[in-house]
Amino acid sequence: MQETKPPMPRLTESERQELLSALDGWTLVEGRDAIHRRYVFDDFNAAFGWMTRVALIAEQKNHHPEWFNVYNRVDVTLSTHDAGGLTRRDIELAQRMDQLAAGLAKA
Ligand code: H2B
Repeated sequence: MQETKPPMPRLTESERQELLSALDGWTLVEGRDAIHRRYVFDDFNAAFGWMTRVALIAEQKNHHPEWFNVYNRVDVTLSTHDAGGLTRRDIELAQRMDQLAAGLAKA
């Protein structure tokens, strides 16, 4: 059964400045409250292996990425749909994605 979580508030201005500047490679998406990062791996095997590990964490957290994969490239957009914008859940998932990509991703 999926866990029920209280509504998550969107990040405040000062939280954005602090938390987003600590994330490497992530940029704000134009026109919506979301962040984006492109990961480039050696090949499809590395990219999809990483996606599989991320998928298990996303399911555990009940927080899911918007992502698009072509061969060795994965474009990820994170936003909290229930909150209509960025929350700490997006920052946490971005950090986990970066940890899992460390030493694997070229960009
Ligand atoms: N993922 C993301 N990125 N944002 C959400 O608000 C969200 C989610 N909500 N995954 C969850 C699932 C919700 O739709 C279910 C019903 O718990």
